[in-house]
Amino acid sequence: MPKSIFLEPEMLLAKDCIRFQDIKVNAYSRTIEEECEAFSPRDFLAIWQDMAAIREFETILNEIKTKRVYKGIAYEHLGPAHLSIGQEASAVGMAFLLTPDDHIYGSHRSHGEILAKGFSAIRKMDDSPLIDTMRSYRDGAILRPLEEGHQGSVKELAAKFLIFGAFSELFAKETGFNRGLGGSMHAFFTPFGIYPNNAVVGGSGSIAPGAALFKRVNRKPGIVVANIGDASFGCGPVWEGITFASMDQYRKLWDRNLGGGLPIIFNCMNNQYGMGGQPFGETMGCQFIARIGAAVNPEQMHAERVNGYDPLAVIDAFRRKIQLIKEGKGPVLLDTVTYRISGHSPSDASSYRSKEEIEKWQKADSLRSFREKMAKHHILSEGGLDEARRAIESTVFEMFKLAIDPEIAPRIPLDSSLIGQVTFSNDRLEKCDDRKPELLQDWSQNPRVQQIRGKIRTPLLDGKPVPKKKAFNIRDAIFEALAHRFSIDPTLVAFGEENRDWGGAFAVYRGLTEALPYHRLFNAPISEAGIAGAAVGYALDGGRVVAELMYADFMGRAGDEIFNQLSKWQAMSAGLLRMPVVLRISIGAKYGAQHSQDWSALVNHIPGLKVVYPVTPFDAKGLMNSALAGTDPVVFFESQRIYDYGEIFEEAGVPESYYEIPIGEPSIKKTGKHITIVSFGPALYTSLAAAKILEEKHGLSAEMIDIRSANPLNYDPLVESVKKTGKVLLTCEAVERGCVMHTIAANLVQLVFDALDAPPVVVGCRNWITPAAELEPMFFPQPEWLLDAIHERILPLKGHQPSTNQTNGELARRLRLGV
Ligand SMILES: Cc1ncc(C[n+]2csc(CCOP(=O)(O)OP(=O)(O)O)c2C)c(N)n1
Ligand SMILES: [Mg+2]
Repeated sequence: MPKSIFLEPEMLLAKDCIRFQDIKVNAYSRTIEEECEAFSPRDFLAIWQDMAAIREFETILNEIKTKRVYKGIAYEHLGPAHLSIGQEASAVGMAFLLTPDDHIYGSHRSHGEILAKGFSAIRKMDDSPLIDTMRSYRDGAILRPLEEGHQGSVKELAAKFLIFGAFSELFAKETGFNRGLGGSMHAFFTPFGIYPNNAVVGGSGSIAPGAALFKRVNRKPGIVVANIGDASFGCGPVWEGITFASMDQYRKLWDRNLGGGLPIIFNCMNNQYGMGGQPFGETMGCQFIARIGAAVNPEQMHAERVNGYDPLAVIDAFRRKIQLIKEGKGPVLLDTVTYRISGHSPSDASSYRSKEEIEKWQKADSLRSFREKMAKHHILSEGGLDEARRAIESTVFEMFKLAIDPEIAPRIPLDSSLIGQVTFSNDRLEKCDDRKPELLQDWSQNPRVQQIRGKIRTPLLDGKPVPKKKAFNIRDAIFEALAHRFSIDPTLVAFGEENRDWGGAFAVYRGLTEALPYHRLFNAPISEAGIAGAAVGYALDGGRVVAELMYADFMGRAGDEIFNQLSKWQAMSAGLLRMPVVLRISIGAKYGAQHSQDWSALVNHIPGLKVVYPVTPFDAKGLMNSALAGTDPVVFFESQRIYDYGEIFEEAGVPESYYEIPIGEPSIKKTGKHITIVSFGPALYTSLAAAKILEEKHGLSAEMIDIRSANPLNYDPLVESVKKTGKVLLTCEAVERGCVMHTIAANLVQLVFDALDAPPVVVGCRNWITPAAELEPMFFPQPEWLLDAIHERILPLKGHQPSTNQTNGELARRLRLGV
């Protein structure tokens, strides 16, 4: 059980000091003789050629960006090119020992890492799987232009494939790894273990731990490397990712057989600059990124600084760190010192640094020094090295020419709807792996299951409403859906703050603790970015996740992970990746301004997210079942206020058996003919109260529609209803300005304008803070607000005396004031 550490005051209050171990700095000391025992001349030649290929690849990019021509070949590249000229040794050293099972995640400056990892994977793969991979990848779309006329070996063909696929991706061509939808800063090719790179600084810092978690939980081979820049260590999500990756529980509470600490290396590609700023001496104070490890755990993350200008020093560090990870001693932090001779981007005039500094690093250039070392020790001749360099440069140039050729490498047509098709995968996938799911008990023995068995699942019991305590409620509904999927999908894990104790913060998970081993349900640190980021990484690596944010108000802490990562990778992969993540987010009340906000409009605005908000047990179970069977990211809102509500709409009750409600289908909760009331979230119950008054006092029947899902949304039932009633009021519990209901109102005006007797009216919360619990009725829509709004702006209600001001004049006044 979670409470596992007894806290002794004598120990915690005793006088002592914290001791640190020395953190090694550029301590590589292997002799060339030792290296010659470890590596063959072929290996040395491979290191050399990989570095040369990266240099040429980026030189071409630099030339076409700055001069629009390279060796007489003109091309205009509109997109970005964050070059890493100077950093080649650190990329090749990082990738050299990694296998295709080892996954790298990177940054906006990762062309070099992509190529290095690809070359390394190609060398480690047998020809037959290699050719199969290339032939099957997007049905051979990248390979086809290269195969014809190719004279050399399969591995040489694969090198061309890698370079051509990368160039094409950068140039937004169909022949890119991801049909050009990823581009320079997001390019990746998973069969070689190259996972998404990230335009958001430090983006991979919170995602890669999730990939490592996937390997740990699912006992997959390999490690994960997060290649991130020095300046990214100023980003909160990177710290959260490190915190998530270094939790004690992996080694102290989880089954030992899983392998211990997360298999991850945070590898700082420390080029000394973050655009024009200098982390060391200017924008940060740690002086050495490696120092950060000392703050993280007693092992100090095995951190050390490595000379990233010597590929052999980097390889040596990776060899030692991979061994530590195999022993379960991860995570690891490497501070790989390098230097980007190129500017931040080709338009960068490098005004923030001196020419002399650049020249000094050019003199220390890793290609030059490696060549000298090889020649000096008679490992490879200068002539042989130069010849090998010329050969790979020629291949890179040839691939560049092919990638810019519009016949060989076309773009997707501008009128293509491909992006729309790949924004969601819309698949159904029972399980992400075939293993038997790990469970600690049979569900029939589970206390929660037993408790639920005695509950009433229908709206009425002996003709009377069911008392709350006896009703099968929304909590139970979500629990049942989760228990079902946990029993089927072995990869499914759930994590978030307070998930394992107390049945989760809101008791939805009560019973899961007994049923699931630690690694399938665990507490995360208070790291919303770390939680959402890990969910993304877990899914990218192949698993299914339910992650939880305790309050919607904390989405801000995970803004990048939700808005830029969770939502975008399916489209940026041109549909090759899937994102089976359910992000449970509960919406609070009673806790004031920072704990009671419905932020559904924020996620609804972002393309690539499905947004649901069920408010009945029937809907909660059916929609959670769909979300968990799907392959798209679903932001699943839940209202804390109504967790214990039973079913009052579905006469047949909530089925015990499995069923799904398709995401995007609104639900008509009550039919009527005089007015349509559309709601999202718990405003359904406010509408119900208003509808009752309309009926009883005014003889008007309201048709009540709960949209249940903001995106996607089938408007047909709404249109049909409004055609029938001619009037529509829309309500939700988000602040009115910019809420989901305004989008729906605007769309209804477009879709059904002719049928409307009056403009749609939106009633949301006031455009101000959520006040104290006692004052909430001045913030959340009340039934009278709805009636008053109908009376003033849609249909005068005979004998109705408004108690609030819902007139258009008042609306205009509030808009003018911005509240
Ligand atoms: C979150 C975020 N903030 C700012 C930027 C703009 N930006 C792009 S690269 C960069 C510098 C990053 O420096 P570092 O992490 O050291 O990587 P390097 O560019 O040196 O490889 C900045 C500030 C961004 N892309 N993302
Ligand atoms: Mg940097």
